[in-house]
This record gives sequence, C-alpha cells and structure tokens, in this order.
Amino acid sequence: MIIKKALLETVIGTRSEIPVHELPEFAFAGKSNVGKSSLINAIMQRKSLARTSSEPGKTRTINYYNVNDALYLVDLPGYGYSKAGKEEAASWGRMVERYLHGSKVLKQVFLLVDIRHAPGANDCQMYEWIEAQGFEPVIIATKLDKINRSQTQKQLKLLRTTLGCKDALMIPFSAKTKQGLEEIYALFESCD
Ligand SMILES: Nc1nc2c(ncn2[C@@H]2O[C@H](COP(=O)(O)OP(=O)(O)OP(=O)(O)O)[C@@H](O)[C@H]2O)c(=O)[nH]1
Ligand SMILES: [Mg+2]
Repeated sequence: MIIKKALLETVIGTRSEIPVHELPEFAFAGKSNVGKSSLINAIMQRKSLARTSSEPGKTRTINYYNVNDALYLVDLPGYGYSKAGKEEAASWGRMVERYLHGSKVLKQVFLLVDIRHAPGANDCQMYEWIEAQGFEPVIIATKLDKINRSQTQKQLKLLRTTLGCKDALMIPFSAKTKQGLEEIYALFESCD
C-alpha cells in the first residue's frame, strides 16, 4: 500500500457525536498499552503521527486518521487502564459501544491482544461486544518481536482458546519488525 496522505482528521471525546463519514472505517480496539497507536503508525508509515507512550492511557479519545482520502483508521481508547476511575472507565466503554453501534461505514474491527499473555476478562468482553454489533473481529497478536519464534503457535492457540474464537482471523504483528503489515493491507483492499 502506498501512503500518499495520512492525517489526524477528527478527535472526539465522550460527549461528542459520532461523525458521519462516507469513506470506510477500520477500527482498532484493545487494552491500554497493547500497541494500537503503534500499529496505526506502522500502517500509515509514520513514526509518531498517532501518539504512543510507554505509559498506558495515552489515547483517551476516538481519533480518526484519514489515509489517502480512501479510508479512516479509528484509534479507540484503550480499556483496562488501572489509574482511570470507575466512572471514567465506564464512560469510555459507553463511547466505544456507541461508536461500534453508531458508525455506518465501519468495515472491520481489529481487536489487539498482546501475544505474550492470556487475554483478560475485558478482552473477552470486548470480543463479545464486537460480535454483538455484527462484526467478525480480526485478532491482531501484538509485540510478536518480544517472544521467541518457537513460542508463536503456542501463544496464538492460547489467545484463540481464551477468547473462544474458533474461526477468527489472527494476525501476529510486530510494530518493530513490521511483520504482519502486508496481511493487514491485504484486508483493507479486500474490503474495498
Ligand atoms: N517491542 C514492541 N513494542 C511495542 C510494539 N507495539 C507497541 N509497543 C510499545 O508498547 C507501548 C504502548 O504502545 P501504544 O501503541 O502507545 O499502545 P496503545 O494501545 O495505543 O495504548 P493506549 O493509547 O494507552 O491505549 C509503547 O512503548 C510502544 O513502543 C511492538 O510490536 N513491539
Ligand atoms: Mg494509543
């Protein structure tokens, strides 16, 4: 995929209306710090357009990145951020739910989980939410570079059984080596 243009076009907070778009949207959900913004940067071939941080809870809004005037990448706020109060966590949850329910042009939802660890209850809940809104989540197993190659299949199996997804597409990905990126580009093209 040749990236001719990539820009942060719209940022919405918990009380904003969901923007109405004509271009297809691809959304990225997952626990805080799992690597959503890093993946979005890799897709856009930009180092730091989407803000990343080693401190969880960086993305607290829904951020829409326009790519090539052809599609939007939608960076959703991460859940499971321990310093967030209950109220705040609940309002983010409602915002994400409202987005999944409200967008008319959402083509695909990517659920990111760290390849090193078994998904938690909130990951399983997110998976169910996505399915309940009629989408088939694509699982991105992030931080692939952090495990030994021999562990990959075993970890993917662990993700699959914990999330309870038999047939979901699973793409192991590393923002460091960019492994998995071509498969993600292929998905965008197949949704055209
Ligand atoms: N080694 C390695 N580090 C990664 C990878 N992806 C993300 N990271 C690191 O993990 C940390 C969190 O990444 P972000 O992309 O900011 O995570 P996020 O999911 O956007 O986090 P929130 O905005 O808090 O929800 C950063 O320090 C990244 O550099 C990866 O594939 N490999
Ligand atoms: Mg982020």
